[in-house]
Amino acid sequence: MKERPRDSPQKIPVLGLGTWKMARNEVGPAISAAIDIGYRHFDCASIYNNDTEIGVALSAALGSRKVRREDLWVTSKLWNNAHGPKYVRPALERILKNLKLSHLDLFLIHWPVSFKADITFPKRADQFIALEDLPIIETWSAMEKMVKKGLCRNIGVSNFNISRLTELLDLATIRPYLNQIELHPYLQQPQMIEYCRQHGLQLSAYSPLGSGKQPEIDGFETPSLVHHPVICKLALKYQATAAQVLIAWGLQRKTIVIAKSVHTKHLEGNFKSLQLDLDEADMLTINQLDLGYRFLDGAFFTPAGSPYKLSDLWDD
Ligand code: 1BO
Repeated sequence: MKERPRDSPQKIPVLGLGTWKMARNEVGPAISAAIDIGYRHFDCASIYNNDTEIGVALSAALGSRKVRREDLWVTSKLWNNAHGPKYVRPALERILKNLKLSHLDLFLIHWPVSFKADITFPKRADQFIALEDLPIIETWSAMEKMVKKGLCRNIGVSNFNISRLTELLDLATIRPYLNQIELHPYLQQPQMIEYCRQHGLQLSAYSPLGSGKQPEIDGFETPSLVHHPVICKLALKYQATAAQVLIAWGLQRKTIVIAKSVHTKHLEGNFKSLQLDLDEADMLTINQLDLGYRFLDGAFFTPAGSPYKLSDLWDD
């Protein structure tokens, strides 16, 4: 039986499983294990190139009645080569076919960056389309139609800065459900948090654990977040893992947190962050770690001659 859009949960579960960089042979088992553990929110994207395998795992869980469609929240994202009225619906239909779903709970514009339709990742400046030539509102209006058609329940954006959000809020008929951005103690984005609070927008945090990469700031290598002495000390205090402390910090800031792991032990551990309550003083201690450091700065969108500049992508 086909699931109906109205069967989706009304509210996004605050902790989601991220699937970026999950290999095609590991994503299915990770989704199945996550469902057994209790995860109900899955964050996907067409560019992650693993949604067929996600679809098989979701459909097995739904078919065996382990979960009902209305208990799941599935997000996916429109890739940069499918902006514009002509491409949005076919791109969404392809995502739904791969995921074996009849609707998404949330469909995001992945980046405020456009490519020509036949380009997956540009190597040259002429493979981009400037936003002046294809304004975001044209893509957004096409996404609004997808809500009306019942192909997605909510629409939103990712990697939008404050001025892009402001432009969109001015023109949109349907308000963005959320903005998904990089957020962790090294990149706390207080102005964005405040802007979204004032405008009633939700934020979801990708890379909540930072990255295995150790940021180098002014020639000094800083520890990866899960090895940061402050985080490790708090982990010890709460008898938790560093990952649990980082996730709990994100949840207590009232952001939705998208954490990724393919290992059952880590999936279980991360899920237990929902029960961890950091006290106010420890939240403030973590707030001191901000470096304004981005692991994913979008520099790959800014080769020489590209219409995109890092200074247009981010507020900082
Ligand atoms: C290509 C970057 C994707 C992160 O969601």
